[in-house]
Amino acid sequence: ESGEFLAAFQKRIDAEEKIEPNDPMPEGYRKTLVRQIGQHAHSEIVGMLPEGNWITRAPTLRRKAALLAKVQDEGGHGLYLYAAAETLGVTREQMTEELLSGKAKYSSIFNYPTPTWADIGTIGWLVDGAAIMNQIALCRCSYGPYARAMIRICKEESFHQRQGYEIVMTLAKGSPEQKELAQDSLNRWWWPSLMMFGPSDRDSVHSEQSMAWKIKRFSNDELRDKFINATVPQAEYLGLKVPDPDLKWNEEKGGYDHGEIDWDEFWRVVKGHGKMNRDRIAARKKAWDDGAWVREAALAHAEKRRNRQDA
Ligand code: FAQ
Repeated sequence: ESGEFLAAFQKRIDAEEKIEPNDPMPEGYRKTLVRQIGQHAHSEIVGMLPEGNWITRAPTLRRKAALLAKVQDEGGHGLYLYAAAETLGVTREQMTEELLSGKAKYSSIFNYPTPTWADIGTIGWLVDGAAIMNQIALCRCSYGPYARAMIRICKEESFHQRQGYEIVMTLAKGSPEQKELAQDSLNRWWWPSLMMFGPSDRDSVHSEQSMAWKIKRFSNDELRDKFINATVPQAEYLGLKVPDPDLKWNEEKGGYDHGEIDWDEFWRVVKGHGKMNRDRIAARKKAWDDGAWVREAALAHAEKRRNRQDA
């Protein structure tokens, strides 16, 4: 790639032009997007599992209908995202193989278990809340198909966040046992939710280039701080305690200071050693294997139609 080509491309980015599938682009730009969009798609699909766990046990019909709809939305988000990645010349099969072999990552957050009903509320509140904070910025991503997919996804995530917050609110205002369930769930999900934003800026290998290409609009730490500032008052409103003894309002910067994140835990989970990593991949592998006959039948049908047309 010539310096001239790279400079012309950067000029388009700097002018806030959207890059579209057939436009010339540097190989690194294409690769970064395939990696990020693919991992994002995998996160949506793997993210169906912790909540899917509660569909049959939701406490009321209303809760069950909302949860079912939410999990279905996540399947839809995965599909838009796989389709956006496919515009960059990678296939769904390739991406799935990379997920199952462990080459492609998915969000660390989905490797934590959901032992109580309160976890369904907390996931909506914190995990969807964090997802929105990250994805609102991605609506302005320089790659057109990804940015456009994000607009619809964010609208749906905002419903997800509200249904989660409402579950936690019901528990937090309920009996002492219910409040305890909500607090215990917040205790377990707070730190993993902060880890969703990725490593600290000093350890984020991709941030600098991704920000120059306007794939990312904010750094990992910037988005994490925005999330903390938005979420702490919500916990206060619920009468729940954020499990960080070092959390303190900093008047000067107009935001919270927070305690140190356990980065050893983060990397352990990212590298496949979280509580649920093996179960999650085993579930996805089973779904892929069980669906093989559908893919084969669809191909055979397409082949038959082609032969009929040729005849
Ligand atoms: N988990 O250099 P950076 C959802 C990896 S929301 C696992 O900072 P980058 C909705 C990273 O890939 C969740 N791995 O990387 C939902 C890289 O490894 P690589 C999904 C992580 O890309 C809600 C390495 O560490 N959202 O699903 C994590 O510039 C409820 C170095 O990191 C997205 O994917 C992590 N937390 O920034 C569904 C958003 N963090 O690829 C169901 C789009 C970092 O070199 C229920 N993605 N890594 O092998 C992004 O915005 C970015 O990719 C970041 C990471 C910010 C996640």
